[in-house]
Amino acid sequence: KFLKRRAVGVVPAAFSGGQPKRGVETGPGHLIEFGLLEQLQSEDLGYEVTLDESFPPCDSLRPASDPLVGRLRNARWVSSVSQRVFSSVRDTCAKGAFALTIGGDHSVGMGTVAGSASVYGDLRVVWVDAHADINTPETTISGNLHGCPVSFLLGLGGTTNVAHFEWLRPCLTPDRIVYIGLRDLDPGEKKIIRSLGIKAFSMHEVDKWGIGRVMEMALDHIAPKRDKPIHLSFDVDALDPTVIPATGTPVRGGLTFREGHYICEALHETGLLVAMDLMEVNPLIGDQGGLLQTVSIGCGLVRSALGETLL
Ligand code: NNH
Ligand code: MN
Ligand code: MN
Ligand code: MN
Repeated sequence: KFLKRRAVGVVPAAFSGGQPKRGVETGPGHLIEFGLLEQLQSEDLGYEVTLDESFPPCDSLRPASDPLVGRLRNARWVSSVSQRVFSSVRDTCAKGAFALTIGGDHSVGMGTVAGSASVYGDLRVVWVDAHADINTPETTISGNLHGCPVSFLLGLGGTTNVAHFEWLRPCLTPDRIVYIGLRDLDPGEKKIIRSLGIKAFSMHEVDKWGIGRVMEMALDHIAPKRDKPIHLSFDVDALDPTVIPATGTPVRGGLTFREGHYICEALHETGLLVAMDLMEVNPLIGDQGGLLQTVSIGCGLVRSALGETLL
């Protein structure tokens, strides 16, 4: 309904500065090496695929000095990389193509969603994650910005005045985002979600209702008439660590292989999906078998969101 062309613009967000573990910046390279782009071009899917090859390697945008901003670590670095992601996603959306960002840590989610929202003013967001990523500069315990992108998108708790983030303006409201898969929230995050009344389907709700009903309820909340553009921000740690071992902050009790794919399939079926992020693939966590499994399933999730079906 919104995409003008059967085309995908891919941003390889090779970045790790939103969290302390190295390796996640090589996630995009591994997904591409595994054949993600060819899979989207294949006979079955048939997309025209464009890789943003001008995306700079992680370290080239790293500032010489990046002192703490309050509790926030690498604020200058996260800001400049996120702004770069923002431009690329915005340009892809403006061309009427599907914007696919592969990561890389989830801090750049502030750039991906801001980018699609700048083209689709009425954007809705489905945030699939074990974590809510809604810490503010005041509530964050770790100081890691991959735990904060949603609060920046909503303009919560002083995020509009954080040094280096002047380019980023709030582009989302609490009624336009829905969470799926949550199970590891910081105390301040629980308070924010409750007080703003943000719709969240934690693993408890997935267990209670099943993923089919959860997707219906999620869509009824963000797009009751099924007429709004949707951005899917998928943190692979939403899936259980037995399914996705190669990620920096695994949390037990996660989504199954099929639940993860079902989310992507159900969103594709709406015809409303305009962008997707597949984030937090960290090839340095765990063994070679776990890496291959993670990368292969990661590619499968993207293919499902872009229309691959089982039959
Ligand atoms: N909530 C924690 C923090 O803010 C963990 C965030 N980790 C993630 N988010 N992987 O998706 O540091
Ligand atoms: Mn390799
Ligand atoms: Mn997470
Ligand atoms: Mn995340």
